[in-house]
Amino acid sequence: MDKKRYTVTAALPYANGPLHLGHVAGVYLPADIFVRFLRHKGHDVAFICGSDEHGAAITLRAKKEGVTPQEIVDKYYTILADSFKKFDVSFDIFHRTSEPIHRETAQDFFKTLHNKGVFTQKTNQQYFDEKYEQFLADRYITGECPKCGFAEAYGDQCEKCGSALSPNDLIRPISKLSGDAPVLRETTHWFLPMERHEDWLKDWIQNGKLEEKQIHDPKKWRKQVVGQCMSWIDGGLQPRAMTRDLDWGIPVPLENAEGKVLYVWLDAPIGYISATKAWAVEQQKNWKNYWTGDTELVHFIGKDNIVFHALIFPILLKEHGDFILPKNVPASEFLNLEGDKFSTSRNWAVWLHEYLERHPNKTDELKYTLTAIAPESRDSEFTWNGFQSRVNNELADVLGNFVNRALVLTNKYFDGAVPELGTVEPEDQRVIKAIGEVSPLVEEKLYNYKIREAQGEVMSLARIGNRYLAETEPWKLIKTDKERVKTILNIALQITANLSILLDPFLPSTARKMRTFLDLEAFNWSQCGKKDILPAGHHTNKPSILFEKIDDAFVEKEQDLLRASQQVEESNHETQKETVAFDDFLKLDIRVGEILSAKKVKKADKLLELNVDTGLDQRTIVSGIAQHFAPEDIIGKKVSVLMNLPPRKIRGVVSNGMLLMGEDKDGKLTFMSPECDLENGATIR
Ligand code: B3M
Ligand code: ZN
Repeated sequence: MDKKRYTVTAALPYANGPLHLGHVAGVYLPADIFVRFLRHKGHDVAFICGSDEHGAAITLRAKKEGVTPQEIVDKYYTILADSFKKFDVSFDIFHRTSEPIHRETAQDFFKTLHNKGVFTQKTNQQYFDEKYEQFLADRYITGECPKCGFAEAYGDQCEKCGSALSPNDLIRPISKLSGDAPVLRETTHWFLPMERHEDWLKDWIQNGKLEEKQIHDPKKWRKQVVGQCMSWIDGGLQPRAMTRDLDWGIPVPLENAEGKVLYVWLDAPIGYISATKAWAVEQQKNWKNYWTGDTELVHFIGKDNIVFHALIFPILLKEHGDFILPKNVPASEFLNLEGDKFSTSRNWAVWLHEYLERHPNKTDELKYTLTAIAPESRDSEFTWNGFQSRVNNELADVLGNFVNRALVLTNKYFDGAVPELGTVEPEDQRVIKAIGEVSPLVEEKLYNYKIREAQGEVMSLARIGNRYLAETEPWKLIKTDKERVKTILNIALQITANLSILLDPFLPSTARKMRTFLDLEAFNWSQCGKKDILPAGHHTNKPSILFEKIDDAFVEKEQDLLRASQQVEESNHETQKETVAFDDFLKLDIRVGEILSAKKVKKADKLLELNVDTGLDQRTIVSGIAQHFAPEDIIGKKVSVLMNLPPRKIRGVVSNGMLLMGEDKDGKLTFMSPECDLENGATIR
């Protein structure tokens, strides 16, 4: 059996929020099961993850919470790391892309590519927010998707149709910073000319070949991954900027790159390499062994990350020249929740850390359910009713019931000692045959990333065991044929021993408990399939209940919680500002006014110069409303005026006061006019 080395990565979660069950089911749980299995098979595995701490998503969150990006990543790194630990996800390292070793690794990687001429330097027009004086990275811009018309597509990707986009593709783009329409400004970036790589990518994706060498088995790739890559390649790959104008990220290590950082989707995947380096230092291993040679590199991700892991990162790895390409990219589809999509902004989610707080002793129940419904090849759905039936009808009534009977009866009739195997009847032979058949099936499915089916095969053995006891009824036979009962319970215990090993990758906590019942501390995966794992006379312990049933109250409580915590679509409006003293508010003098005349301000396309009757006087006020109203349309308009601001010279015009305007979530402005015909100079309080 090959003892191949594996590097298994799980998508680095952005350190800008907690994990929900969709992330777990799609990425982290399948990856963990796969790795636990590989370790049981004796492979040398590096299981790599960490928090993704750069990119616009982080800075947007910081702005929303009114803190610094560093505070955001520190807060959520802790929550993420703690959640994975409590959920028993067995990463070898959960690193951070804000670590110095990552910055160094990413900058070296970029310099190598730059020196090889992999990038093309281009000066082009990029969207710029005039109010914030800032170029807009992809996640700072939303607009209509040119492919499917989705109104909230991001600058780099449409989450609805999955298309990889560039900000300039968006129709009617809006800045997420100011809510205004951004303007185009010149800027220089380093582009990855992806179009130059179409031919080899096509051969690599479709046939698993690189320069005529077979380097992976395309039959093992999930169809939707190949399909999505081929549709992008056939649609014509475009050059993609690998740098951004952002003040948060890894500085571009070049002279003429002031204020520019590495694009987060160049930076983050290199995080897998830097995390491996950090881990290898801790373990006194050579990190290069895990990124070169025959090592199998496997990226577990969600489908929205396919383009980055199956196209962009492979190009970068190949062009760099020192690294292997991924052997497989088992991307999952999406998990939905109670009839709707998971949504962070609407808080329509079951957050992993909150589930673990509420149900600290139900990790395996959740693991089992999420694997049983894993969205491996199509979207799937989590419901609390579904969770209840998985736990009650499968875990408790089949696995738990079977294990409990096998051990209770052995303790009751034979004082816990494994009875001798006597005459084997046909019904026994059938079960013994099933024991031998399961593990090769489980292995074949796991090596082919069919995690959900693999768990199903293990559970089918539990079902066979449960039926075996129900049909042979040893609790009745004991009165008349003790020898027969010995054989039945011996076989039942061998099934239990097999299950306690086979379940270890899927339900590690349950498997451990079962091995404690069996007093099977030392075990080896190679024992799977054997009908004599437990020799006659081996002592077993009294069992405890493996799974408490889930009652309706549990389900109702979780459903109520979900509905109660659902928020109206989180507005794009900024969070409430800090509290001010009432006395400070009283200092503001706000009056009703009327616009007497209006005209554009020279060389300022957003400003109007207004002459306003404030009831106390007529004064000039300069207002940023030129893109929202034509001068001729607002003559006679009643307005709210903040009177007692110091005069301010704006584009050569002295402005005396400020109009108060309302702004909707799309940045559209409206006057704050009194409902009734209040006279000019009336106080607003
Ligand atoms: N931070 C997660 C996401 O797109 C992203 C993965 C990076 S893996 C290198 O949801
Ligand atoms: Zn779209």
